[in-house]
Amino acid sequence: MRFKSRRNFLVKAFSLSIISVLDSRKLWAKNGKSLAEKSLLEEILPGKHPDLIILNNKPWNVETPPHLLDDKITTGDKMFIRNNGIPPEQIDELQWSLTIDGESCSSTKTYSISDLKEKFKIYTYQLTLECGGNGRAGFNPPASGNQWTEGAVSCGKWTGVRLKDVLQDAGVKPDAVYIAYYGKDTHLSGDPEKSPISRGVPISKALEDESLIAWELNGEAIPIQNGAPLRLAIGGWPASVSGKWLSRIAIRNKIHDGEKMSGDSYKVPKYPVQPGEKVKEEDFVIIESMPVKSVISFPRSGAMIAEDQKLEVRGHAWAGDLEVAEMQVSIDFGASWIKCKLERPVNRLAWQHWNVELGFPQKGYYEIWAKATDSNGKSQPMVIPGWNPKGYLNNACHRIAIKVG
Ligand SMILES: Nc1nc2c(c(=O)[nH]1)N[C@H]1C(S)=C(S)[C@@H](COP(=O)(O)O)O[C@H]1N2
Ligand SMILES: [Mo]
Repeated sequence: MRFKSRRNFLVKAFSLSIISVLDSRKLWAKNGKSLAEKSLLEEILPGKHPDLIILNNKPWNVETPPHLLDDKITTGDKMFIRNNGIPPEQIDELQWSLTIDGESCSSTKTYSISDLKEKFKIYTYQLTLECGGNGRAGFNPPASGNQWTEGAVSCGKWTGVRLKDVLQDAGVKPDAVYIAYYGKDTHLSGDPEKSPISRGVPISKALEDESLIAWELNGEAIPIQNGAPLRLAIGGWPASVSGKWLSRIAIRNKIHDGEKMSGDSYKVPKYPVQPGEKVKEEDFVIIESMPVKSVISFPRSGAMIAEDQKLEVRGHAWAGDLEVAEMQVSIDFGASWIKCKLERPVNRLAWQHWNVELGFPQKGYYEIWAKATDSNGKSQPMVIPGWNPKGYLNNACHRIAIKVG
């Protein structure tokens, strides 16, 4: 939630009127969207939940409201969409191929999806994919780009082969530095020569056990907007490294220089800057592991409970390449903190579930703030951290408002 628009925050929370957290159907019906808007979304984005929030339709950029992130494993219908271009129109899984090449590849190889399934061992991991720009809406002065609030994050269960097994099958030369992905989406301009995005990761991240070339999400085909039939799924780093509609991976002998690797894309200044300050191109660094963060997925902001009622609050927390070590909530604007129950991740790079039962000292208005701490002892800041020109890495505490009595 944005700190700068506090008044909006309150108006929004309670314009939902009286919502009982015990009556989820009532809560459902009070969603801000009209039925017409919902059916429009279902029509244009088949398979996607009608309560997702559209930020842009060309290209599609659609976020998940925090209360729809309540599942332990994000379902395909609730997974956010961040497209930079236009997804391929015809997706034929049987015709699809993946080529491995590049300066640091020993021999160029091409695989069909069934080759991948037959030749390599298959793995399944739950992986947290958060857009580097999640939380951008909180920055002031505002940063241009999609105004993500809380919901450009997912943690689905991806099935595929290890990127390292495929890279090693083609041969990784000792001078390898980076991998680069290429997808079959097209540039908004329609220019077939231009790629909307082609990013990658250092070879060390590519060779980690959990870095996958995936064809399945939660045991089903990947939704079209999320990269069917084949994509990279690389947890803990900005989700922009997880290439969708994957058709080629180059093993590079230098830091990849594809689209959205240069300029200030997916980069932050290497030193703290004053809000609004111009930063020279050479003073930016590429974002790698994402900072510690958490979300409150239940209740929904605007909930009301009776005076003597206890409230179960829950959500998820993640910390890039690290683990979350501690989870706390505050009901007094950060003056004091209450420790939550925190689960271990199901596997490395999966988000962790937390919950806590709260009682309130008296009736009235409360905010619930959630704060995670990573295994290095770093916590989420309570206010918007480090302004940067493109509005990346806002990991401030998530807040919701509730009324008691
Ligand atoms: N080919 C391709 N891959 C892509 C993108 C894209 O536009 N094209 N967007 C990237 C960005 S910026 C993000 S945040 C994630 C979003 O993944 P999702 O849409 O499945 O949630 O995909 C990444 N992979
Ligand atoms: Mo992104």
